Amino acid sequence: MSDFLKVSRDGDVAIVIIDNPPVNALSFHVREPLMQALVELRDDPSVAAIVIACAGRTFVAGADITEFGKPVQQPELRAIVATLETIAKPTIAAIHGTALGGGLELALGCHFRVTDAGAKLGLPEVKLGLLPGGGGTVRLPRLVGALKALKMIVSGASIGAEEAHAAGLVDAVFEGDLTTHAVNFAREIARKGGPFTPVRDRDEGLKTTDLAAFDTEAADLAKKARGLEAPIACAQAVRNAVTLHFDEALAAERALFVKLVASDQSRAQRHLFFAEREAAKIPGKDFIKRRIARVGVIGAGTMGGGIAMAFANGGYPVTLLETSQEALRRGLATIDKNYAVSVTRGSLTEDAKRQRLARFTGSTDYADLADCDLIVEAVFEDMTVKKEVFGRLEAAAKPGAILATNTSYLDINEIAASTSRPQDVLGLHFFSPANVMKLLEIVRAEKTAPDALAAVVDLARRIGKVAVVVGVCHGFVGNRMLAARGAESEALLLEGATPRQVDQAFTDFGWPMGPFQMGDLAGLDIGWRNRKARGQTAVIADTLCEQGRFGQKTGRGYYLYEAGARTAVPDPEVEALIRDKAAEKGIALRAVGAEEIIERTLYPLVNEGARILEEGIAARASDIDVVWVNGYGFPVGKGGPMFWAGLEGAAKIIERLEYWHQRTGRQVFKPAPLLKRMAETGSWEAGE
Ligand code: 3H9
Repeated sequence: MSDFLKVSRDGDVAIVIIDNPPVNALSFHVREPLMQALVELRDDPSVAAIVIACAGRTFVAGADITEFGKPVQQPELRAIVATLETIAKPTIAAIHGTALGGGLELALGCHFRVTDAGAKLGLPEVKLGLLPGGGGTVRLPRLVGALKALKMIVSGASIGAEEAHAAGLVDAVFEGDLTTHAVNFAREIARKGGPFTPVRDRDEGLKTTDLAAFDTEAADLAKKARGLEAPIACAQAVRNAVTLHFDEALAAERALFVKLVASDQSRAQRHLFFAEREAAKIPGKDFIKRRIARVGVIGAGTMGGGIAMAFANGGYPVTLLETSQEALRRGLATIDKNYAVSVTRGSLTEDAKRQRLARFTGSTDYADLADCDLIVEAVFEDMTVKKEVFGRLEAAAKPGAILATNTSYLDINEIAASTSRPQDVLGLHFFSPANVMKLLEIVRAEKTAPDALAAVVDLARRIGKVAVVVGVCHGFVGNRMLAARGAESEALLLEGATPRQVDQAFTDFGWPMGPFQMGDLAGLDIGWRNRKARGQTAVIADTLCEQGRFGQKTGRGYYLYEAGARTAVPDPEVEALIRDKAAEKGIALRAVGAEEIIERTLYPLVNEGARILEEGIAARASDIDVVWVNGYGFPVGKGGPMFWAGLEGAAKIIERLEYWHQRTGRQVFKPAPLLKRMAETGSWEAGE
């Protein structure tokens, strides 16, 4: 009856098949025929039961996110679910793949839900800065209980078929052809006869609610929300399901949804959803990708070990190379220990641990890398050392193997030029811990072959990384912008801000921690060594290091840390040191407000992003956002630095940059031409 929806019959059971690739989102062109079909089938006396299923790889994965922010076209999902609930004959959702968001809400409008064993169900709207707006917050608790619904909705995490079955969300889990099973299930249920109670009228999940326990849990979750409105709204809506009548709770859910969908936070999070998917698209991706079946990693230190784990976790066999048996033994022992910790924490089973460990082969001989399709070196960050490794790789690696360097700063064009196969060379900049952090900067060098690039982009996705392709420059996208963000750190301190005030301004903005806390966590000695190598100084940071204050690992840095604790305690000694250094330089201390802190750190961050975009180091402004949200903790509710610049106003940013440029003369404040164009056109694309 439509290109996107078909209705067929198996005897007296009607089967509605939604077919809206790629994920069967509930776009207007699906909702309209769906509503019509449901009304017709409801009123057709020859139909005894209705099965709703989907074609393709998944059940409905939610509302169509591209429609948000545009005028609503009727019928809305809520109206469809309400119509479903007027049907007296049994309605059954047959779920394969994922039933997410509006998809699960559609299924909750049915009397029954059946799935295959691999199905996943969830309400992930919170990740888009929303709450379920199709009745999910009021119907899910009626089946699974308020506390479980709260956890699912506030986290946005999906649950598997078996868990959903045990929780009362799913009525049956089948092996084999799901539609056939669903039709048989429907026929059997219809034969037994009704009445069939819609979820809105069921209360088995609500009866046992302990509201005090609920409120404790909700308060705990609210603390973790860090300024995001959606998790709080989700918790409120689930609470309403317990304390209000169904229709009142539904209306309250709607009001919250309408508010959130129009909020900057949700716009920011939706932007990131598409930005992450866009980042994986590279020109030349249509090239036939090189095949990667086996990976080699050189260096079993913290970085190399983490990288090797990331590949093994993604199912790839890994050859791990070290210079000596002893170093190899240590590296493998650390990997073993890391997996053991995951088992203790319950995030990995013993069996999965064994499987992952079985994917490692240790070696001290480059010849053993001959069967690897991708080899990543994670040795010392030094050009001479890296070139030597690539020299040895040339002899050992098979023709066509992709040779990657895990450098944070070095010139990959220079490394590539030192080999006879620059087309095979690229950068893979992992973030530490590499087995945990989502971001991967894939550095395309001048001569990197598109089929090699496409292969690693694909691989990154397979191992669960968010990949962004970037060009070669000092620090690539992330670290280069980080340097711009930190350029004024010392000046802020010397002019009167305390480390605590700077960090507080950051956490109030929504960052998980401020730059000084981050420095203490990462270790201040790293920057110190780098500065010394480059002949640079930073009077406060250098003095701290000279005093052996390297941060958390020495119990002292910008802050004090009690043994084993991570809580940063302001240190009067550091504040005195700052005062002394300011006096030596003849700087009079003054009050530095949060607004100034943001202007002098985050405006240069945006400015450097504009330069990066101008130079083509990043292909899109949204790629920069993906880097900063996934690798550096930029608050998701602000969408990344480039999206946030739009919210803040490029004109305002320029005005303040010019002010600081005039006042300090520092280049970091000189507005980038692209930022100026952005102020005129309102779009980063205009200058690309
Ligand atoms: C909601 O439901 C609100 C309701 O409560 C209330 C309404 C009133 N819409 O991720 P992939 C696109 S909010 C539009 O690469 P995978 C995606 O952009 C929604 N487009 O595939 C990509 O496009 P392209 C709640 C969507 O196999 C393509 O599909 N639901 C949507 O790795 C493939 O996506 C969610 O938040 C959508 N809903 O993962 C679920 N979903 O090829 C969001 C995907 O042009 N979706 N696209 O780049 C997902 O989590 C994953 O897409 C999924 C598949 C797990 C389903």
